[in-house]
Amino acid sequence: MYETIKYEVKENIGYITINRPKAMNALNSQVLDELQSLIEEVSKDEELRAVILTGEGKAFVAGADIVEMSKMNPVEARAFAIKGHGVMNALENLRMPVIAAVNGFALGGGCELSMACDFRIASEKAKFGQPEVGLGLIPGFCGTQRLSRLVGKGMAKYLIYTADMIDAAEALRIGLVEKVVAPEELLPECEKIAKTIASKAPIAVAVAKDCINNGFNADMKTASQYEVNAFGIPFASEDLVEGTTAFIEKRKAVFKNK
Ligand code: CO8
Repeated sequence: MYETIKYEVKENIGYITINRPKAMNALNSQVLDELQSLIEEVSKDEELRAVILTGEGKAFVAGADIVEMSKMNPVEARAFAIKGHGVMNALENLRMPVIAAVNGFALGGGCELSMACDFRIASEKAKFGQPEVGLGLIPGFCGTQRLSRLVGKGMAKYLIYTADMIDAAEALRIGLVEKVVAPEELLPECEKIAKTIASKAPIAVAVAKDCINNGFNADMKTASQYEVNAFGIPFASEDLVEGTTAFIEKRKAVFKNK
């Protein structure tokens, strides 16, 4: 059904692989359209507890497609940015957590895609960067905003103005990734994390994600009020009864997403 992405589900974990290895998984309009449709499909799957997003071959995603962009006029470029923002926002706002398994180059739009995920686990071989100004353009899939929110304004400016490529160790140091593992450990580690998340109460995880996402850019008073209001939501779920009862009965909770 999809030509540029692979998707499979194993034990309520979704695996998305960007699959254009000959072009380093560069994001062209087709990849973005297919990702948008897939995210819509994923959002409707009530059984899914987590998603792992990675790239086929030696790149995670080496950016937006430079060949396609080289032919765009300003109106088309703006439309392309809108399409990209739509995909990033849809991914960021999926109900379940999305883990970026960064296997290789995560450059430009690829770094931006990884930043729209909930967190990033990197292979020791991963490389990050925002090379856009070296091409005469700027990050256009919300990189100017997400990067500064993740690593701070100064470091984001340094990375964007210099277009420097950094390795996984440096990405870890500046807080762009949460963990670095050996290449062969990347998917097993992400799977282990996804399974841990899957064992928790899905409604609570989703409400926590919603609070973090929606509170992050608000002022503290608004954000804390958002959390106060959201706190009551899981109290309508059977899973809250199960979780608290299991604790009292000293047994493992079994959650049903109800
Ligand atoms: N777009 C299109 N094709 C690409 C891209 C890309 N981003 N990256 C790699 N490719 C292609 C290469 O052209 C090459 O194709 P071919 O085999 O036909 O010559 C193939 O993939 C393999 O690449 P290389 O031979 O270059 O492989 P190397 O291992 O030597 O190098 C690199 C790997 C370092 C990743 C190198 O390919 C590279 O520097 N790629 C470009 C990285 C880059 O500049 N990315 C940023 C792009 S701009 C961007 O992402 C903007 C995002 C916001 C857009 C907003 C829209 C409005």
